[in-house]
Amino acid sequence: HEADAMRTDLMTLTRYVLNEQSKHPESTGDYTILLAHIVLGCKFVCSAVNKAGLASLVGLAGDTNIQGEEQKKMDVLSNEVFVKALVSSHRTCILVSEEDEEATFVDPALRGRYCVVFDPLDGSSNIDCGVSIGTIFGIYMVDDPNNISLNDVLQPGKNMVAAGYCMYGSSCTLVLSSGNGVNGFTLDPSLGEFILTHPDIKIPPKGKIYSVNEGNAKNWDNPTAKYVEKCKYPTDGPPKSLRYIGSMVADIHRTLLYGGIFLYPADQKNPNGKLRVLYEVFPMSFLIEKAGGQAFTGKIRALDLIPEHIHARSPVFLGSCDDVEELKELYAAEKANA
Ligand code: P6P
Repeated sequence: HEADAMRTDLMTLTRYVLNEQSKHPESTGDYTILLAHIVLGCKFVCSAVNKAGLASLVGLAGDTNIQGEEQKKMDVLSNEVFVKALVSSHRTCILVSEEDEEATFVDPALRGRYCVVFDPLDGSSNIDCGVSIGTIFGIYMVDDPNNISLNDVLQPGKNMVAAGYCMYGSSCTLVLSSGNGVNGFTLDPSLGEFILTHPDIKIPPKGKIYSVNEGNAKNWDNPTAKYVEKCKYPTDGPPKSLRYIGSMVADIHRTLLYGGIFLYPADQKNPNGKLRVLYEVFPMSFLIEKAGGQAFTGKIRALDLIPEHIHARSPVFLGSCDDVEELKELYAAEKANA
C-alpha cells in the first residue's frame, strides 16, 4: 500500500516549486514561471541528446564558438532553445551564455527581473563518445528591469538566488537549489515530468575520491601538487581513488552524492584555470555550499569572487568540507612562507 501511495503521490518539480512558493505569500510566482521555462529547455535538450547519435546531430556545425572551439550542432541547438525559452518566459532581462560572446539584453517589452547565466551544453566535446553532459545555470535578480547594466551579472556568486544543472546521462537528472537546500529530480520520460528522487542532498563531510586532470600535473602550483601527492601517498590512511570524467556536470554530480574533492587548478598555461566563473564555477559552488560543502579558488571563497567580464575564468577546488579544508591549509601555508 505504501508503495502505491508513493506512486500516486508524485512530487513533481512543478509541485515542489509551487510548495516552496506558497511559503512566501509575497512572491509573485515569477520564479516558478522562470523555472518552468528552464525545465522546458532541459527536456528539449534531453530529447535531442538522446537522439543525437541517430539524428546525425553529432559532428561539427562548421562554425567555431567564441571559445574558439569547434561548435557542434548540439551546442547551437541547445543555446537557441534556452535563449528562446528564457526570453519567451517574460521573466528575464539579461542572459549570458557560454556560446555567445556578448550578453543578451532582452527587449524591454518582454523583460522580467531575472538574469540567467548558463552553459547550455557543458562538456559537449564528450557528445560523440556518449559521456554524460549537461546544462549548468545560475540566476540573479535585479531590482528594476528597466534600469539594468552588465554590472547586474558581474556579481559575486553569493548573490545568486538559485543555481542548478541538468545532467543528460543514463537518466536525465536536474539538481537545483533555490537558496535553501539542494534537491534532485529525475525525468520520467513517460510523463514528461521531473520527479523528486534526491530530496535534501547533503555532501558527505569527507570523501574517498579526488577528481582532477592528472595530465596537467607538470604545470600545477605547489599547494595543488602537494595536495594531490597526499591523496596518492597519504601518511594517515588509505589513498584516495581518482575519478575524472572530464565533463563537469558528471564530475560534480558524483562529488555531490559520494563526497570527495574536484579540482580544476590554475597552471602556467592557464593562470586563471579553465572553468568559467559565471556559468560553471558559481552554480556548482552554490550547490556544493548549499549541500554543506566548500568551494575555494586557491585564494578566496569561490562565491565571493567578482568576475571581471562575463567569460572570466577561475581556478576552483570544491567538494567535501574536510577535503577542501586540507587543501586550503596548504594554500595558506604557501602564502605564509611567501
Ligand atoms: P580538461 C568540458 O570541456 C569542460 O568545460 C568541463 O565540463 C570539464 O570539467 C573540463 O572542461 C574538462 O577540462 O582540461 O580536463 O579536459
